[in-house]
Amino acid sequence: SAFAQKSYEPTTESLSKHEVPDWFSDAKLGIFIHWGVYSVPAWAPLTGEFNKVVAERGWEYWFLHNPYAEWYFNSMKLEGSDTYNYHRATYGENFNYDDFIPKFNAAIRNWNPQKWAKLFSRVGARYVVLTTKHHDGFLLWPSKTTTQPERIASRDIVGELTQAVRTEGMRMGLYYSGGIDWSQKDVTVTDFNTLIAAIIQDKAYAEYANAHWQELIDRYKPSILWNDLGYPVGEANNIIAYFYNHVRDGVVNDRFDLGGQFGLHYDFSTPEYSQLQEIQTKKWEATRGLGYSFGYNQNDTDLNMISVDELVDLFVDVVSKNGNLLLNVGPTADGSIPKVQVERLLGLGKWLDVNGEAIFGSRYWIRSEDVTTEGLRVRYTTNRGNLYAVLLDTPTTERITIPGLILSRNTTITMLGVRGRLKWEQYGQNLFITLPSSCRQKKSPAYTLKISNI
Ligand code: FUL
Repeated sequence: SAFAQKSYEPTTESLSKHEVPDWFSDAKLGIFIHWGVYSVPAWAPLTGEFNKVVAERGWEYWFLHNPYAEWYFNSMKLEGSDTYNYHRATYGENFNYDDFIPKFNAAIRNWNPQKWAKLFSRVGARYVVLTTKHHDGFLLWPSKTTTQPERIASRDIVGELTQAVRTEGMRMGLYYSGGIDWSQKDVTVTDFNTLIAAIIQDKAYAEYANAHWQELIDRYKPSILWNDLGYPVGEANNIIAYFYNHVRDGVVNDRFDLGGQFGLHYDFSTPEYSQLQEIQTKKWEATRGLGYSFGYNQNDTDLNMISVDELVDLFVDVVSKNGNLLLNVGPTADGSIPKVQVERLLGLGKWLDVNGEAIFGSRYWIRSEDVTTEGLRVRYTTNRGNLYAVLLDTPTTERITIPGLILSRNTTITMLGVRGRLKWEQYGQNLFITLPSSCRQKKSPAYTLKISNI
């Protein structure tokens, strides 16, 4: 079994024996939370989606017009940047980033972690990942090992949320910015080179970060270590081995490494604002915000945020290719979750109420996708011996044709949420399915065909 090994050594060889536990493959949906001092100014320009912007305009443009509100500390220092101008106009040039700390600590007084956990569980999420420390170095738990008590939250946010999340039957994961910590090394990031240079490599910092990870593991026994943007070279294996030896069914992301250049072990990769095009046999997890940012951005509107329809398409596509979706929520400083975000979460949850059996606990099929003869996009999953074909587009005809899907005599087809069996016929390689008329009105973002006894 996956946990047979008694103890892990801090070597890639030993760690590589770790297998991804079923709970993580079954879970499919996690909620990512970016919450911290940057949630006070909560401001970034609406530049666009990470991967597209970098591909089209390059890294320098990205950092100058950084739409990630959690990067406020870096962006406000870049002369000529949108955030630089905004900060001066709004707070004045003598207002420092640290001046936001007391505002954050005052704002969180009435925060209700149970309310968050209940919402996420209602959406159908199986796990939650919280930023315990982002690049600004501010800590969301009362660390005993830190050297800067002034950069600490006034409540044990990590502990309180962990407890609330577990009470709702979900798993808890912890994000930690291991490579970049501007409170320990204040490097202004302007391009790809300065990004890499911002990753701290000295021994003192390695001890600082190691102590944090160890403390987080000891105190909260997280199910996921979600490290970000690298780690002091040569240190990660110790953390991962320590973690596996304390949390038997824990999983680790791929960001202790930097794009795989150190060949470190990981359980799953983490593409950001991008979708992998093929089935990956190695587990992966797509991540993105509901808008262009992870931290709350007060500029977000319906127009720049993903729609429920797009969100369902994205999620089903990811699952059909062996991915999970870690969908980010950016609460305001006082811990409320903005209405435009809640709407999208509940829209996804409503779809999952009907279609969840095609998603949770499923595995990828021999192929992830097809297009019907009528041009409808289809995504496949399998679960308990059934094949699920999710129609991402709304049918416009009574019958649809899936080329190359061959059924047996005993096969039955139903549509999730609709009573009765659907009529189907096989002509050679072509499968014809007669759909219920209700699905031609766009009542649902996607319709699921359940194909049994294939
Ligand atoms: C990135 C960070 O720089 C972003 O701020 C965000 O946390 C994202 C999930 O990872 O590397």
